[in-house]
Parts: sequence; structure tokens; C-alpha cells
Amino acid sequence: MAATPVALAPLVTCLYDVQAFKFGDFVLKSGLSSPVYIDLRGIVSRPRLLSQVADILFQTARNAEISFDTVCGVPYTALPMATVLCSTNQIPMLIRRKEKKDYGTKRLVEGAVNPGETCLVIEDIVTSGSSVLETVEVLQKEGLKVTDAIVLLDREQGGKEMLAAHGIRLHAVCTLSKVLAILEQQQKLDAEMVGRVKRFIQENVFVPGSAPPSVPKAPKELSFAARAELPGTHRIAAGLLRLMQKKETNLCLSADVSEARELLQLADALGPSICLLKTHVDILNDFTLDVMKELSALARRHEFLIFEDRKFADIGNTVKKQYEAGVFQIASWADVVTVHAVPGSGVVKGLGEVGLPLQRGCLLIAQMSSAGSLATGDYTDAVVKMAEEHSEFVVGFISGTRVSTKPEFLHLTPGVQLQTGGDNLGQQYNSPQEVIGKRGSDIIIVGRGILSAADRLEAAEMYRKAAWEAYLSRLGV
Ligand code: 5BU
Repeated sequence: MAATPVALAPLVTCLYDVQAFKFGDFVLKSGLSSPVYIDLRGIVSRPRLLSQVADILFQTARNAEISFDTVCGVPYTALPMATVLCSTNQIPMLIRRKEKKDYGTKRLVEGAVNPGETCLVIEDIVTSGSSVLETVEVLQKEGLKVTDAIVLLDREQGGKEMLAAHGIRLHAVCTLSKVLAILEQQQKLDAEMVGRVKRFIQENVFVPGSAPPSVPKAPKELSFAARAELPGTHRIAAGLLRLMQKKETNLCLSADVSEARELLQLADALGPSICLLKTHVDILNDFTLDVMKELSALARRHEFLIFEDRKFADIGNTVKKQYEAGVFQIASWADVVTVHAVPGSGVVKGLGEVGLPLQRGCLLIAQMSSAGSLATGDYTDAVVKMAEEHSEFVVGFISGTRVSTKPEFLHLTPGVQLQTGGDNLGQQYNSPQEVIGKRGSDIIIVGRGILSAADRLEAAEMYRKAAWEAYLSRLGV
């Protein structure tokens, strides 16, 4: 598609005419003294200008050849811009609420949220990039992909670089230098003021990590080794984090096979490459407790943990029995199990009564990888809260993205393959780089990506390396 150039001079002139740019001496919200003040809020009162701005934002997205399913404007100034853009071009829109979630049970993102879809973020003006990032993180927490943001005006104070460090490409319709050049050429600004503004911009570039006073500093990313030593880290999580660091692996094998012999062969051959081996024990045709004893011996030899993906989802009294007894006696051999939070906290309490004395842990399912999953938004938030209230037994989450900022919790993500796509029953795949590098998860769970390969060990090593490298680059190593 040939790019249509965006005519900047008429736009800048219109913005100047509506007094969007003020030059003089101002004190910004951050406390900084600035020779320039930009306020694009007046655009909403000029319908023709608002339409023009929306068209230009859309044209900029097209010129950059970005593909997206939905659009979300950063509240509030960019909201009407996104609305006009979406309405004109018949694109579904999402609204991000700005209110903190403790104000009630309202959703943080309104509109049809389909996890896995790509959302384009629209912003009016970017300085440090923190407002865009805040919206991006809320959208990602809902399972949406965000790769690009379009901004009407980039003040060129480090926002583009900061967002790039978080995997977001920022495309600016216009930069502050360009505005200065146009206004100087139109003799609306003298050379002295242009010089002052340019110096101000250069002297106030926010380098990633040194946030401006008004922007809360992002918590420093801790290594797996450091997270293992935090006082609040669960014993199981600490052990797992240590072995991950030692073996340099954040790969969990989903060993979805139906014969015990194949399960044990896989555990022996791939054991050195993995930190966890995940089972669906009820898939096995020839389950015996002796098989699980052999599996436990292999787990000790190769240093990985056993994870039964049981997805307990009943009242506490029932799950307690399902966990401890019956044919499978899961608690006797599984270090961790998955749990649905839907019954309420009784499910965790019931399992804890059996698991805690055995020093076991559980993972709460905060999001699922399957299309149309109902585990999103408020539900996910409630799961995180439940985990925090039961951190004696909950070691982390199954989720597509990082859902908790607490480094004590682990995030494990299924639906991972090197090739993105899905199966014909709703599974959706993301790459290890996307899951670990961009969405902030810790461990990838891979089944068919490895099991369907001609050489399973070679495939496991490929996944191990991809996930480990994504983790290292996240740390900035
Ligand atoms: P796959 O072959 O890589 O698609 O297998 C994924 C495994 O993870 C499989 O055992 C699922 O039961 C499991 N899984 C999942 O795919 N998605 C989820 O949200 C949860 C578990 Br929870």
C-alpha cells in the first residue's frame, strides 16, 4: 500500500489557531518550569478539526501498515479522537476506564474484549510515554495484544524510547521540533523562543528508569534467583525458581500422552531441559501409583517439579477428597496443581488442608488460552485478590499475561508455540518471545509444539532457549 503523506503545516496552523500551543513561562504538572505548554483538549469543541485529527491518526496507522482489530484511546483527550476514527472507519472501539478498580466492581476496559486480538492505542500527546504504557498494561492484562501506538504530537522527551523498551512502537503524526519549524517558518514564533523550547526538550529527556517526578517508577525487574530469596516467596515457588536459574530453563513440558511408558521416556529424555513436567493424569490408559513413583524418581534425578493440571473446581470438601484420595492420589506425587477460583476461596482452603502438610502448592487459573474464555477482566482481578489472601498455598497463576505485580508469584502460560495460530478447538498460540518478553510471564507451557516434533529433544531445547533468552532480555542482560 502506497503511503499517503500527511499534510502537517495546515494541521499545525489549525492547532495554533485554537491556541493548542502556548509559549512563555509555565509550571507543568510535574513541577518543571517550561517555555511551552501544549493543550489539545480544545480540539473536541471544533468538530471539523476533530475529524481532521482522527483522519490523520488513521492515515498514520495505515502508512505504518499496522494491522489491528480494535482501537483504544488513552483517557481522556484521545477518547473522542478514537471515537471519531472508529466511527468513520467502522472499527470496533474499546474504552479504558481511568478510575481505580477499588472504586467498585466496574470493568477496567469496556467494549467487546476478545483476548488475543490486537488493539491499537491512540494518544494526543506523549512526553515520557507513561500514560500510553498505563493503558497498554491494562489492555494486555485483558489478554489483548498491543504492539503499536499512534500519537498526534510527540514532545520528543524519551517517550518513544521508553515505549520501545516495553515492546511498543510509537508512531507520531508530528513532533514538537516539526511544530517549532512550521511556526517559525510561518513567522508565528521567533528564533529565540524556538531555541529556548529546543533546549528545554533536550535538557528534559526522560531516560528509561529515571522517571520524571510525576510518574511512579516501575518496580525493578528481579531475576528468578532474587525472587527465590524474597521472604514472601512460597517454599515451592522458591525451589522452582532456584532450579530454573540453575538449569537455565523456564520451560514446562505439557506431557499429554496416553501411555505410561511414553510419559516416563519423555521425562527421562527431556528432564534436563525443563523446570516442570505437566500431566493430565486422567489421560493415561495405564495409570498406576508405581508409574508416578518412577516419575517422581526421574523428577528428583533431573531436577524438575511435577505439575498435575487437574483444574479443581468444586466445593472445598469435595476437592479435598479428589486431591488426596481416589485412584490418582494426586497430592501424594504432584508438587503443584491447577485450581479454578470460580467456587470461591473454599476450594483453595480445602486443597490446602491436604496440600500444606505435604508442602505442596497450587496455581490459580486467572486467564485461559482458549478463544472466548470467560476468565477476563473482573474475574481475573478477583483471582489475583484470592491468591494474595491465600499465599500460604497459592504459588502463582496460569495466565496469558502478568496479572500480579508481586514478584513472589509465578506466572505460567499455556498456548505457546514458535508458530502463532491455534488448533481447531479454540486453542490460541503465542510465541515464547511474546509471552515471556512482552507479556511478562515467567514460564511457558508447551505440549504439541514439542510432542508433534520429529525430534522432541531438539524441539524442547529450541523452546527452552527461546523462553530463556526472552527472560534474559527482559532483565536487560
Ligand atoms: P498444547 O498442546 O501446547 O496446546 O497444550 C497445552 C496444554 O496446556 C494442555 O495440556 C492444556 O490442557 C493446558 N492448558 C491450556 O492449553 N490452556 C489453558 O488455559 C490451561 C491449560 Br488453564
